[in-house]
Amino acid sequence: MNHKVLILGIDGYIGWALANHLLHRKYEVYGMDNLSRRKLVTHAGSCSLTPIRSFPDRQMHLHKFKNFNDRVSTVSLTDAYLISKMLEEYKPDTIIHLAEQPSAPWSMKDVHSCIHTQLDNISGTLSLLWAMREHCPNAHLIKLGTMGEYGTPDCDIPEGIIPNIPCGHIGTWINRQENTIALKLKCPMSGLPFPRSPGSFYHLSKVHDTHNIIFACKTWGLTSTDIMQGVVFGVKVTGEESEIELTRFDYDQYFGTVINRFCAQAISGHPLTIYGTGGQTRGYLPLKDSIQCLTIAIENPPEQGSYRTLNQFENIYTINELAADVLMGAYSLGLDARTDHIPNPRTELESHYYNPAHQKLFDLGYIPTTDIADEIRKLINDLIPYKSRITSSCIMPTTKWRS
Ligand code: USQ
Repeated sequence: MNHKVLILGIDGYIGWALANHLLHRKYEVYGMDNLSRRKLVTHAGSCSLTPIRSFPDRQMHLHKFKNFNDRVSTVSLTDAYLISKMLEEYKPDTIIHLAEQPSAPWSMKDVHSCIHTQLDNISGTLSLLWAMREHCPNAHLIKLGTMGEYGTPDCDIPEGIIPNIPCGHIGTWINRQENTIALKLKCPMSGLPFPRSPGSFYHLSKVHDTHNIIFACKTWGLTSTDIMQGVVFGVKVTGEESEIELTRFDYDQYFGTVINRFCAQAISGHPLTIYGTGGQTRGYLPLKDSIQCLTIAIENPPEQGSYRTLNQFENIYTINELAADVLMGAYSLGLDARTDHIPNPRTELESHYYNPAHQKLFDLGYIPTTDIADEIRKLINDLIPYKSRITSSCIMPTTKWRS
């Protein structure tokens, strides 16, 4: 196979797992990472629960694969000149863009973290779009967005585009209560983006990316899949990973996602930190499903010159349901775990309607991991050997959405 895939953010949580997966599948893999995730987690007073190796060690590991390109760049995506040079040299067929600051709480910490999040995320994507336009206009950009772009509106959420608005006509869109909203709009494309209503400056940065990507596809004829991904959890993809292949695992208040945090808390004896009443509902998926879906997106690109959205998650769950699964998994492994409802540091609904569509990936062949409780139990078991690495002081949230 001579399909060249460039992974931007190859040293990150998903990037490292994806690189190993694609190399085993014989893709020709290229990589780029400015190591910002390592630096930010250290700055937050934490470190990966899994003892990940240094980036030079990881590079040595990558070079063992014949299908890994002999260079991996540590430039930043915001350096438009170097990104342009990189694409001119690599000429990738597919670019997976994972190279962004991924934490909502970090973006709400203070003005500096907020500006850093929006400037880096938005300008990085813009550098990339301009470089693609110049050097590889036919490449397929797979951009990691987030289900959080939509927020939790009191109506059904489609996959990116409002359905049933024919081009150039006055369309109608029927919401959950079956009220008809007349949208008196002339559509320049075959649909309009579903309104975004995110809940943090981080999620907003992804919304701005989405609009910039849609514009670049429409104006320059670039091709892109914008992935609206739910909250990912887990640490293994095949279950057979060697130590060097194991990806990072964060559990601190900023970079740990909720299930990962709950599992680390259960192991360390810290009560599970349910924010508020725990009725918040989101889409979730295991890391191995995320890798499966990204591979499906690579292998099934959209029509050349078009933009599509994929809502990427296995199913929706409330925080209370997930906490119950973690407790059950912990008890079955002999751990004495318990929950605690703490004041919610975020501004978010704790009880709400939530019904996002996610059919397109299933139509393309996604086979989901449906037994989430079992997946969580296996995750806890995988993490137990690293218990002594947990720093309890970085668990409780100190960043608040409201002052
Ligand atoms: N939550 C708790 N307790 C905790 C941590 C979180 O109850 O200790 C709750 C939050 O209040 C929220 C939910 O869990 O309602 C999810 O929070 P999260 O921190 O796991 O996820 P989030 O901040 O939404 O962001 C994460 C990733 C981000 C990705 C996003 C997908 O950090 O990069 O874009 O998940 S999504 O949420 O679908 O937008």
